[in-house]
Amino acid sequence: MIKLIETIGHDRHAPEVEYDHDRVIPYRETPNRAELIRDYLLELGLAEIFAPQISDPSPSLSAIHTLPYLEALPRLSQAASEAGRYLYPYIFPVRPSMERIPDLPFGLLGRHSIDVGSPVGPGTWSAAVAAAQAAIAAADLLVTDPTCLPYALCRPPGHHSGRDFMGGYCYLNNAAAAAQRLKSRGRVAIIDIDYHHGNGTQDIFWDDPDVFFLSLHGDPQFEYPNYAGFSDERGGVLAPGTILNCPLPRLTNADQYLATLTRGLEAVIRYSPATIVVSLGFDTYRDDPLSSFALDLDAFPKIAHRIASLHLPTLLIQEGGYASDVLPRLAAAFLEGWGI
Ligand code: SP5
Ligand code: ZN
Repeated sequence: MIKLIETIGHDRHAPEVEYDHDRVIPYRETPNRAELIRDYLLELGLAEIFAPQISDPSPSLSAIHTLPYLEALPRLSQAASEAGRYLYPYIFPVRPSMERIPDLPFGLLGRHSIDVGSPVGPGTWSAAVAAAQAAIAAADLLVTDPTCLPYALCRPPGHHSGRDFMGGYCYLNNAAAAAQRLKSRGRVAIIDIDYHHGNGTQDIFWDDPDVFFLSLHGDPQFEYPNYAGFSDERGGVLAPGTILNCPLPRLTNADQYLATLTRGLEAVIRYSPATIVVSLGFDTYRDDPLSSFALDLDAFPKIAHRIASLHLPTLLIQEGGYASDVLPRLAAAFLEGWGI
């Protein structure tokens, strides 16, 4: 039985639309994603709800995000509240010719966004903080009981959010907040199996020798986030070799995926972390609206089993996954493969 940690009040963040080039389509990162997963795992008896003590997330957040960014987000939610609608960035300053920090919320929003995929509404800041708190609570729980596999149902997700930017449905980096908390126990490895490269997590720990980052994802040559996730990105001068990016082609199947994962996990073992944070996205599933992979349901227990075979204290952080009708079964399949 795993400990499920919900994001309190995540449904206060619920944009209605996103942009797909010339089309305005329903926002894919919906509140029911978390609810469907929770309900099904409880129904199967695979999980029980753990309601943590609310702790101050500021120390973890200020270690992974910049102060200007942490000040901008609540200000933007306030501006959205006054405007009575979600704010979408549309002015993106290009450095170095646009270095002034704008005072207007719209300008500020573009300064801290990599794309138009993370609109800010009245409840976005509080939901993002609550998601980070769920991740931090998962870390604290893991410290208390290293065998318990906490699963933080974070919403909004986090892995595209870097030190001073939002993007790709993400505002605060939940996995990074958990990893930051776990650093007191020793080296941490983050294993990112969301379909998209965890560019925000990579940005945060680029120069940190105490965190290893392994990511398997759709090749940025053709897939979001395009600007990061290439295999030659291996970490900064202070932490060379602590990032391992495994870009994969369209139609990647379970055999290819698992072979790559096994090689990646060998690097994790060589790093000898004390704890593991899994950035768990289910958008690798073949019928996910954002996926180009060919992974079927059967792949997910196998993926979980390989990671479980590290036999290290591990926690799970929810990232993407947008095939809502299958999401609960993907989550259950993953936990069953873990041996829950
Ligand atoms: C957390 C997470 O999974 N975020 C993903 C954000 C991806 N946003 C960019 C999507 C661009 C999709 N363009 C292809 C449309 C397919 N119909
Ligand atoms: Zn994703």
